[in-house]
Amino acid sequence: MNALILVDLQNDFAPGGSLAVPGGDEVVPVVNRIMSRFDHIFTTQDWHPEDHMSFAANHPDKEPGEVIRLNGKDQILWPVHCVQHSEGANFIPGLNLDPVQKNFRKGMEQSVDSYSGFFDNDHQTSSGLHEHLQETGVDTLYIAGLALDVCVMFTALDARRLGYTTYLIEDASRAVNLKPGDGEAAVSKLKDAGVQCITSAELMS
Ligand code: VGL
Ligand code: ZN
Repeated sequence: MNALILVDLQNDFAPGGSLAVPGGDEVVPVVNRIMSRFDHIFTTQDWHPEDHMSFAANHPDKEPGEVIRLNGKDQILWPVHCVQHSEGANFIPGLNLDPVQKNFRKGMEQSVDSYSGFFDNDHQTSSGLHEHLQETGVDTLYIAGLALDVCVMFTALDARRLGYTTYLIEDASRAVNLKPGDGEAAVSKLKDAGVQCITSAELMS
């Protein structure tokens, strides 16, 4: 059994959003087109409280892009994004949510960030996605969404660690490229971890 995992297809990661991924909205029609190919479809949703520690605005004199120590780990500071119940946290308009069976929210804990759709960055708390996939009998994952070099990458790396056969749908993902080359670096890291790259055209053929 396979599943499509759609990572953080939310307004704040689309052009005009507070943490805009270039071309982020372009993946929506690609995703809509391929949905019929999968046994199951799940979404993840970045869902932060207003006082989340990953927001630069919640630290005096800090700017987005700066790195701080948080619970003994490096934490990049981001613009305020995907605040619970805000417009920026909503799914990008036009995304077909009808075939989505379940949504998994992450990043709710004030002092811990959560890039992967499976676990928070401390690998302490599960989102429930793995448990749900196990109950559903899913062994193969197709992963797509935003941002390729952040949440898509960490989701796919965890998927491999958990033993899933894992594909990255390249043209249904976009990188934020905070540093130039981050997107390409993410793809080679994923390949090294055993993630296979595939295009939407290959999936449809
Ligand atoms: C993301 C940065 C902070 C993402 C989420 O969805 O890629 N990036 N929070
Ligand atoms: Zn976030």
